[in-house]
Amino acid sequence: MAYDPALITQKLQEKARALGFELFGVAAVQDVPELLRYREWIGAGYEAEMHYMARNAEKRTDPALVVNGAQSVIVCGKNYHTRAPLSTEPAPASAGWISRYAWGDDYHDVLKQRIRALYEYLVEITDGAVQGRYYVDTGPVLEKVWAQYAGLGWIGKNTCLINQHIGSYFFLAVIITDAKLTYSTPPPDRCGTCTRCIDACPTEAIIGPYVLDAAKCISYLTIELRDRIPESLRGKMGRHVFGCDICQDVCPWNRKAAVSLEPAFQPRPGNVNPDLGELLRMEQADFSERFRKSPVKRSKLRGLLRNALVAAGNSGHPGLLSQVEALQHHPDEMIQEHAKWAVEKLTTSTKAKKEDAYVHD
Ligand code: B12
Ligand code: SF4
Ligand code: SF4
Repeated sequence: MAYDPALITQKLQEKARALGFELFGVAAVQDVPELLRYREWIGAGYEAEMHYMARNAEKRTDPALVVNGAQSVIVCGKNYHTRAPLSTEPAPASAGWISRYAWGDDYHDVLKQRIRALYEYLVEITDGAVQGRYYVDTGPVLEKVWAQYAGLGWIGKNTCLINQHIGSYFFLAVIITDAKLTYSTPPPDRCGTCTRCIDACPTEAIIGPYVLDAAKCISYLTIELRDRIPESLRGKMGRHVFGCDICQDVCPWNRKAAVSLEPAFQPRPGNVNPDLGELLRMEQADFSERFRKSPVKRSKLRGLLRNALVAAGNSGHPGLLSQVEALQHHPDEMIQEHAKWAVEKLTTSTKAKKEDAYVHD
């Protein structure tokens, strides 16, 4: 049978839906302005310590360097908007915040199996006439850019990809292939005059519309950064212990977002508003057990303890003081230093509260 790009695309779309992807589209590999913007972003050093982003910038901006003769990028989206509170809603002072995307199982594993199945299906229905590579997050590919051109949504001022119907709480998975397919139309930018995300970001990481300085982003600081968190930013990080959702939680496009019933993404016990005391007491065995196959394992126990100390310092909750004090004697110097900072912060805020109470007596 003659190769029919429209029929292949339609079959792929049906298969993607059957695999549980809510969103599907295809972008033609082409030179688009965002590729230049990426190079400018790297040039300004906004990737911070994520050096791999500069190292493979050539590949990231040219899919043909990843797949010889690349013609298309197939993009699928999977909703993780589980029913539970927002980070912007009130919570007890003793609670931290784990980002919504990390409440359940690791999306890399969940999506990789499905995008692999979609790729294998493409090879099967084309009788092995095409080749390609598939990725979830970790490949040298600008997923949001191709997702936008594949019609899945627009890149918002908070730099997340937003879909008009399901908001921005969805993951992306992509296939770069030399197959010729039929292409989707990118949707318009629907941010309009809104600036809620920029105004709400506590660390001013969104330095202008559509531009994020990763070095200031709480998501980067709590997940990607391996060493000490700059002191100038600690006080602005609130009680975030893994990732940050603020610029999405305030986005009007997430207000009516459909709820995901995917079992793998449902919150594991204790992950929504996690107890800071419990995190501060964690030993390696508890960490490995609790965060097995969870995105949180990325920070390692060391990173999570560091983050929990910053959160405890910002909590103003005197009940955490004894645990924070104990960590001043931790064998790891970085933990010791963050514990000292947290003790100082907690003591000052508790003292200030007491003084305030006398004033109002
Ligand atoms: C590096 C990275 C990060 C970094 C940098 C974030 C970022 N904005 O890029 C950090 C660690 C901070 C991060 C955080 C998060 N991430 Co992340 N991350 C990535 C990764 C690996 C690469 C992204 C990238 O290439 N960034 C490069 C910069 C330059 O891109 P950009 O900021 O979007 O800039 C583009 C546009 O804004 C535009 N542009 C730039 N300047 C200008 C100026 C003007 C005027 C205009 C019009 C446009 C424009 O062009 C730029 C180039 O493409 C992707 C996976 C992948 N391989 O693509 C996941 C990915 C983007 N992350 C994801 C997620 C879920 C998150 C978090 C929500 C996790 C969390 N809750 O903590 C946060 C969101 C923070 C935020 N506001 O973006 C999802 C996003 C899904 C979605 N719906 O958007 C992805 C796609 C992973 C996946 N497979 O699902 N992430
Ligand atoms: S994820 Fe948090 S810190 Fe990062 S840009 Fe959004 S609001 Fe700011
Ligand atoms: S909060 Fe407003 S400006 Fe920011 S991404 Fe959402 S719609 Fe766009």
